[in-house]
Amino acid sequence: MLNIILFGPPGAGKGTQSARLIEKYGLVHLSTGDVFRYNIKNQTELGVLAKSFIDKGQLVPDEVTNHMVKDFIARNNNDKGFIFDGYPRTIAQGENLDRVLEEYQANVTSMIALEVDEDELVIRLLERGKSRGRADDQDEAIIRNRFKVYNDETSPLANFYATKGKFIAVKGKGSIDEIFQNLCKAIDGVSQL
Ligand code: B4P
Repeated sequence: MLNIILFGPPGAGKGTQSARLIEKYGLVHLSTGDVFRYNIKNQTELGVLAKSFIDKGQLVPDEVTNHMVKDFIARNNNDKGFIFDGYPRTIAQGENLDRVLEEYQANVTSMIALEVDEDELVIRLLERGKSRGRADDQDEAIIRNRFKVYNDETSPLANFYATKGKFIAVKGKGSIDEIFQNLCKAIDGVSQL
């Protein structure tokens, strides 16, 4: 079983690359951002709550996100594994993921981080704001707040997995194809261990 966390700051390309990786490796895709957006669109109770945080560039509280992920894994448990895209984003979420996977005698194979500098990310996100109309991509102040939250709360996870020997960094700037090839090399390396 392969359980890959695709990691990186907002706009690093996690969603873009996950779509290709699930096809190549036959994994189940869990994007917590997509699940929140689906719930926002359908105006569920979870969606209304998530929107109040996402619109400000803040993280949805851990209890809510962890519960949602536990439920998703229970419904999508499979033999091949998962791509976790945008989850975990805090140490508490990382600990939760370990606990949930343990229930299925599974664990995280690797965290693979897409490294992209902040100026490039702002350009990508503002562009996506224009083309796809995502509210959290349209205001540079909200985008900068997402980077702050990433640096304060999410980036410590790199060390959390590095101390377990499970952290791999991949250059996230370049063409989508080039980055995909580099991610595949990293995944093929860990899947043969
Ligand atoms: P997410 O949906 O996870 O979104 P993201 O981090 O902004 O984007 P991603 O890295 O997937 O970028 P993408 O491929 O789309 O999170 C949104 C919000 O939901 C969070 O801010 C938070 O509030 C909430 N949330 C989600 N998960 C949570 C959790 N676990 N806990 C709490 N809250 C949570 O790429 C971005 C753009 O760049 C695209 O337009 C793409 O076309 C372009 N692009 C991609 N690769 C490129 C390349 N190589 N070159 C040029 N452009 C590229």
